[in-house]
Amino acid sequence: MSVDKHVVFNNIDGRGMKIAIVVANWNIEITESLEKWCVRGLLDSGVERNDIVVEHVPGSYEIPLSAMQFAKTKKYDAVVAIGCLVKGGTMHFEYIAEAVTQGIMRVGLDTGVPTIFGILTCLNQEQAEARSQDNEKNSGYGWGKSAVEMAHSMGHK
Ligand code: DLZ
Repeated sequence: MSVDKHVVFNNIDGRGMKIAIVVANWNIEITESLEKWCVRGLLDSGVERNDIVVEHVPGSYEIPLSAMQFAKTKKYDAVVAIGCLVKGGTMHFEYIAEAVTQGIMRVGLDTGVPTIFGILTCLNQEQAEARSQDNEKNSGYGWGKSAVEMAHSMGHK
């Protein structure tokens, strides 16, 4: 079992699991780091590199559709949705955050495939950078571990 300040991860064996990661290209310097550490979390859990598929989409708004496409194939034990929304001067942030949140939840509930909510919703750049540092505190690392844990709890053998 590994513990950080906020969450406890059980040491689940991810060997044989297939995982899809959908990554938004908006705020790419943040999302690429989240992707890197998500992959690391999966590898540390025993998932094999060849069993991880990564797809990039333009922005977070596009994530649910791509995640749904992966989930519907039933070839993946979990899908991880990675994006970074940074609040600007208009209402874009609120609308996209709401749509993406609902969309990702729908993917999981409609397909039964665990879909991990890896969307940072930050008030500023500093918040985004703090969550995408180049170490195990990177939020992506926990999303990878969460994907394995959920795949296991959904009955992956
Ligand atoms: C348009 C937009 C804005 C303003 N901000 C972000 C953001 O902070 N993070 C993100 O992932 N995407 C953003 N987008 C792009 C939308 O998600 C989407 O790609 C476009 O509206 C096209 O559908």
